Amino acid sequence: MRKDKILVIGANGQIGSVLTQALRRSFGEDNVVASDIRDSENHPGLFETINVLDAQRIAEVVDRYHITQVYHLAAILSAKGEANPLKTWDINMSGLFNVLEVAREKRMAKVFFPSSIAVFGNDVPRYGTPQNAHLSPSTVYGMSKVAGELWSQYYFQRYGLDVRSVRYPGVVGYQSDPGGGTTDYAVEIYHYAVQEKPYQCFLKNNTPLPMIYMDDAIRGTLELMDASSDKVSVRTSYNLAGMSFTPEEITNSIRSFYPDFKVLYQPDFRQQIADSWPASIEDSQARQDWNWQPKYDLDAMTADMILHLKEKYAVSSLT
Ligand code: AKB
Repeated sequence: MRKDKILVIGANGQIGSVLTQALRRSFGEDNVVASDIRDSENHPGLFETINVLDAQRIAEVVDRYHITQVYHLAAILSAKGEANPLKTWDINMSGLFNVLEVAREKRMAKVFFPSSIAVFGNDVPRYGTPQNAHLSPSTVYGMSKVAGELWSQYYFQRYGLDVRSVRYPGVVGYQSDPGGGTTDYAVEIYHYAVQEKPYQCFLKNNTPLPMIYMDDAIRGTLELMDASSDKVSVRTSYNLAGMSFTPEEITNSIRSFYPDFKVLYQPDFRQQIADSWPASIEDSQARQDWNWQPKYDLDAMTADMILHLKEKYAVSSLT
C-alpha cells in the first residue's frame, strides 16, 4: 500500500463513483476520501459533502485527512451546460480555481483534472483529430475545458503543481449513470436493450463520436497519474481514444444479443453539439509518453455491458 491520501471531488458522478472504487483498491480504503455536493449512499467508506464553490470547505477536508492528491471531477457537462451557460462557466471554472489554489497552498503532490473531446470545434479534421488541433469549442462546457487545460498548464509551469489531464471521449459503463452529456445515449441504449424495451435516440443514426469503455477510461487515468513526471510531456491534456461508433453501429452490435431490439431516431439539440465534435481522435502522444493502450472495441464492450446489466436487472427484479 502507498502513502498517498486522495480526495475525489464529484465522487457520486458517472466516472467519479467508479474511479473512487478503483483508487480504494489501489491505495487502500482508508486513504481515499469520496466527496460530492450530494450526500452519498453509494460510498460506504470515507465521505465528505463538498460544494466545489466553497474553497474553505475543500481546504478543511484536505487538512483533516492530510490529502496529498485530488481528483477533481465535479463539472456540468455539455448538454446540461447549454441550459445555463453562465452558471456552467462559474461552476466549472470557480471549482477548478478553488482546487488548484488549495492544491498550490497545501503543496499537494498531484491533481487530476478531466478534460474532454468537447474542447474541439468544427474547424478540425473530424477523423483522427490530432493532439494539437485548434481548439474552438461550440459549448460552454468545451470552453471551460479549454480554459481549464490552459490553467492546469499554467499552475504546472508557474508553481510546479503536478496537474495531469486526459480528454475523455464519451465514457460507457454499466456501473453508473451518465448525467447531462451528449454521449449519454451510448449508456442509455444498453439499459433499454437489456430490459427489452425500444430506445428513442436523441442523435441521428449516422453520427460518429469518440467513445471509451469505463474500464479503459479508469485504467488510462490511473496509468497517467502513476507515470513518472518526466514522461508527462503534455501539460494541457492528452487525447485519449478508445473506439468510435455511430448509434446505428452500436445498435447492430447490440442486435447480436437482442436481434429484435428497436431504436427510433428523434434528434434534438444535442445533435448540433455532436456534429461539432470529432468523429474519432488520435492519441499517439499518450501511447508514446505513458504507453496508453485501450483494450475494448465496440463488440467487446457490448458483450461486457450486456453481461453486467443483465445481472443488475436480474438482482433488482428480486429486491
Ligand atoms: C459529454 O457528452 O458532455 C461528456 C464528454 C464527452 O465530455 N460525456
